[in-house]
Formats: sequence, structure tokens, C-alpha cells
Amino acid sequence: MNHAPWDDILLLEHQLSDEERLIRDTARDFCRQELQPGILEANRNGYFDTGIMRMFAKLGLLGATIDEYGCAGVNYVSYGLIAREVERVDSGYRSAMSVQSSLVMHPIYTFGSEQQKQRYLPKLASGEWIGCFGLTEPGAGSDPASMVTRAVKVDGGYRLTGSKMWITNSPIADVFVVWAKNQAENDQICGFILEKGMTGLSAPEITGKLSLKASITGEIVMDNVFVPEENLLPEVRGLKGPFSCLNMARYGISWGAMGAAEFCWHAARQYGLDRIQFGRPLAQTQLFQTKLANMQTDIALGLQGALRVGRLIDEGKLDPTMISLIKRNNCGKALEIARMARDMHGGNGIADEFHVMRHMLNLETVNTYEGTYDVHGLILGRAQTGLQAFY
Ligand code: TGC
Ligand code: FAD
Repeated sequence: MNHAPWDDILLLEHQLSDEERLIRDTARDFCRQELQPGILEANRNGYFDTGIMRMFAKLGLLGATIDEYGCAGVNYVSYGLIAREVERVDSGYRSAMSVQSSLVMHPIYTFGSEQQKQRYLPKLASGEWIGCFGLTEPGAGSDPASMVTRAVKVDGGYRLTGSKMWITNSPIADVFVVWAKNQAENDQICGFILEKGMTGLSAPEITGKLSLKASITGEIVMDNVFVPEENLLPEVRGLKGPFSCLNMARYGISWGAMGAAEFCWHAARQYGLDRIQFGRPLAQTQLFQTKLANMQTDIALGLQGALRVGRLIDEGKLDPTMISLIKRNNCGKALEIARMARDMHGGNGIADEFHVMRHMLNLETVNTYEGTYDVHGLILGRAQTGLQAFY
């Protein structure tokens, strides 16, 4: 009889190719050696070290699915495996990586001109430039169609006015992919590439966050910013532009959230084995074991779902509702697991040295951004009933 290991009960390991395992192991070693040791201080101080982007770049982790312009050209399963390892350390680090890869490099690669690809992709892949993605506005979050940022056609380009809110990396960004209604095209949503230093462009930091503290978040304020014609993304119009980028990022999040959940599960299990109360390890109680079993079940199934969707993307069979299913499920389950792990650590669970409460707080954001848990529920509900319930 075969024995499945407790931490890989459905033998995900056997479902990966040698190359996928190698990429995963490289990412795992890097995360353990380079990222994990500094996370406590980074989180305490609310600090994101831009050197981390260059470290990601050295390993080929930025824009990893693109196979030109200095990028690694790995498949989507590998991209997911990388996200899982990075988020095992901190959701904020996975955020920095996914914004750069899926929300900045992906739209430039997919919808950009050759000139735009040549100008931006190599520098974004090398981590020399940091990018951000501006869709959300103070009055338009779940409903980006109601955005008010506008582009007005002028000689040689456009003038952009408006503000974007809750933008990962914006205060440190060199490149801003911004979505705005284009007055010259009947208010259709278009993508524009803005660069740091353009007159009228600023990106103040949002302070006071209790979640994702090791990631930097800000606004994008555009006061009549002149954007040259050649900085308009030529190949896409409408919300399907930003949504197709979100498909890729949400897919990565479904793996990443499982990485954070695995950290919390393993930590809770070890804590329960080490901690003696009532004369025996906590892990020897029925309640503790049931909680571990629930965590194991949700993680094993969540990883299988993410892997299945990754394989379907690699086979060219992506349907966005698949991504809503795994983003919603995996983020919701990861958040429950982190909350449970915090509880299982007792008082120690609130100390940052045990890491579980940091993951729990981060996952509150992960469950909210890139489409909230409920919004993905409504996307799935619409797809199966044919009735939209957003309005
Ligand atoms: P709807 O009518 O559904 O669609 C408008 C057009 O878009 C197309 N479309 C998609 N295309 C590709 N992929 C998808 N997933 C798509 N979903 C929709 C659709 O076919 C249509 O195309 P066309 O050609 O017919 O015009 O639009 P709606 O206004 O009814 O939208 C509803 C809803 C709720 C689904 C959508 O607005 C939504 O997903 N809201 C959530 C917003 C969101 O996710 N924001 C994320 C901001 S970025 C972010 O959070 C980054 S965090 C990064 C980090 O730090 O990791
Ligand atoms: P709202 O849309 O106001 O939602 C509030 C609540 O109402 C939620 O519970 C929601 O589920 C619920 N709700 C909304 N609509 C409905 C409905 N029709 N029916 C029932 N319930 C509904 N955005 C970017 O563009 N780029 C970024 O890089 C980025 N990074 C982020 C980083 C962080 C740390 C955070 C917190 C957010 C980031 N976001 C970013 C924004 C994020 O995508 C939005 O916060 C998210 O889409 C939700 O929008 P909202 O905050 O306006 O909430």
C-alpha cells in the first residue's frame, strides 16, 4: 500500500513535470533564504524594499510567462507555483510580483505596440522599472465601469484627469498602466502608459494600513497630465482590457492564497505538537485534529483546483468563470484557515513572531482585491442563471 504524505495527500507533487518542480524548488529556496528572514521587520515598519523586485528579476520571476523581451517563458502552472512560494512568506511580496507581471507587463505584451514592448518590457523584467495598475477609483471599486477618469484628445496625445485609489506599488512606480474613459472614442475605456515625472502626475502613499503592510499602496492623481499618442495601448478597447489582465493575476492569487494557508496550517500543526496542556500535546485532542483535518482538506482541494485551471490555461481553454471559482474559494478558505491557525496558537497567535496573524490580516485584503469574495459569487451566479444581480 502507498502512503501519501500528510502535507501532500493528493500527490500534487506527482502531477508536476520535472521542469515545474525545478522552478518551484528554486522559488522556494529563494523565498526561504532571502525573503523570510526580513519579513518581520518589513511588516513592523510598513516597508517594501525595492531591491526585492531586482531579486525577483534575477530569478526570472517577473513577467515569467512571457517568452520574449528578456522574460523566462514558463507555463501558467509554473507561474502559479511561484506565487504559492512567494505568498507562503507574505501576500504583499506576491502582490508586488503579480502586479508587475500580470497587471503591467501582461497588458503591454498583449495590447501594446512593438515600440511599447521594446521600451518597457526589458526594464520591467529586469526590475529596473517598477510598474503599477490603476483601475480602482475612490467612487468605483467593484464597479469599474463607473470610473470617472477621462482622457481628452489634444494635439499629439491626450490629457488625463482623475484619481485612482488603493494602487499597489504606485508611490514607487516608474510606469503606470492607467485605465480611463476616452472622450475621443465615445467614452470607451482605454489603457494608457504613464511615466513617473510627467507634469501633473503624483502618487501619494496611503498610510495606516493594518494589512499588507510589507507592500506599498498609494493613489494615482492625474491633473491634466499630457500623455503622448504613442502611450495609448492600441490593441484593446473596453473593460475586457483590464479584466483580461485580472484573469491572470486572480489565477496567481488562487495559488498564492494556498501558500499563505499552508504556512498557517503547518505552523498550527507544529504548535499543537509542541504545546502541552492538560498533560498532553494540544494536537492529541479531538478538536485540534478536526481543525487540522479541515485545513488539510481545504488546501488539498484548493491546490487541485488551481492546478486544474493552470493546466486549462496552458491548453488555451481559459474561461474567466473558472478563475472566479478558484479565486473566491481559495481566498475565502485561506482566510478561514489563517483565522483558525491564529486561534490554535492561543495568546502567542497575536505575536508577530508566530506570523499567523500577519497572514490573517493580509488575507483580508487578498479576499477583497481583484474582485471581492461576493463579487466573484455574483459572477458565478450570473454565469449559471443568465441573470446579472449586480444592479
Ligand atoms: P461586464 O458587462 O461583465 O463586462 C464588460 C466587458 O468585459 C468583458 N469581461 C471580461 N473579459 C475578459 N475577462 C473577464 N474576466 C471579463 N469579465 C468581463 C465582457 O465580456 C464585456 O466585454 P464586451 O466586449 O461585451 O464589452 O461588466 P460589468 O460592468 O457588468 O462588470 C461586472 C463585474 C462585477 C464582473 C466586474 O466589474 C468586476 O470584476 N468587478 C471587480 C473589480 C475588480 O476586480 N477590480 C480589481 C482592481 S485591480 C486590483 O485589485 C489589483 S490588486 C493587485 C495586487 O496587489 O495583487
Ligand atoms: P466596494 O466595491 O465598495 O465593496 C464594498 C462591499 O460591498 C464588499 O463587501 C463587496 O463585496 C460588496 N459589494 C459590492 N458590490 C456589490 C453588489 N453588487 N452586491 C452585493 N455586494 C456588493 N485596485 C487597482 O486598480 N489596482 C491595484 O493595484 C489595487 N491594489 C490594491 C491593494 C490593496 C491593499 C487594496 C485594499 C485594494 C487594492 N485595489 C487595487 C482595489 C481593490 O481591487 C478594491 O478594493 C476592490 O475591487 C473592492 O472595491 P472597493 O474597495 O471599492 O469596495
